[in-house]
Amino acid sequence: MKYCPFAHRIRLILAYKKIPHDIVNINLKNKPEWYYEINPEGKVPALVDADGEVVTDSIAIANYIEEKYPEPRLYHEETKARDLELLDHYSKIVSIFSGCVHGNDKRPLHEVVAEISSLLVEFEEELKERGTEFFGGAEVGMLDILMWPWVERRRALVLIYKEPTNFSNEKFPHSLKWVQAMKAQPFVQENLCSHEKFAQLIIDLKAGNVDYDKL
Ligand SMILES: N[C@@H](CCC(=O)N[C@@H](CS)C(=O)NCC(=O)O)C(=O)O
Repeated sequence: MKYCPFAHRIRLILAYKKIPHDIVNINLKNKPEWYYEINPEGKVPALVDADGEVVTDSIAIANYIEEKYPEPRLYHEETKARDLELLDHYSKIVSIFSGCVHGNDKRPLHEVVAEISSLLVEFEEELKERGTEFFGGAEVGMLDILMWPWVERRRALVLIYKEPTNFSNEKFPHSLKWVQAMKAQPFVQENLCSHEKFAQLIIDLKAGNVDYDKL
């Protein structure tokens, strides 16, 4: 699905590694029967490799691609264990974001943003400690890519809540530089997701108004 952040992760990895592929978007409100044969859970993304191997769940797909198509490498031996730990911590931010956009989290936006900010401190400190532009070092790594789709969609919160976020930019100098460096990457540019269109999709979803064929 064009605006799914989990699918976005995989599009970014395939683009970074320049792996030829086809993308098939499906209607998530009326899933085709054939999709359940690929992923009985019905969630996107799913990867069907050239030899027919099927992998589901974005992190499992990312790890599969890294193993099967190693170059250019996205994990580095020295940092892989810490990256996986950070990725696990990041999943908390992903779930807060999801609770917010889908309206399950009833707190005011500034409270949610305060919680997300406190969880982001660890990432800010990690970048400072690594002293590199990316978590991956001088080049983008797996953690950079797996985090990115939610960073790109962050501004959708303001449009969905119709309130400012009150995010304290000055507390996150390394992260802000990281955002700029990520934005400048050609493979990121080629796969941009408009936060306005993402927000509109969420608003339309809530109103039961989404035409997936027109996305
Ligand atoms: N843990 C999964 C989550 C994937 C996910 O939640 N995808 C959503 C779209 S963004 C989906 O398929 N929703 C449809 C459904 O749950 O039926 C992953 O990392 O791939």
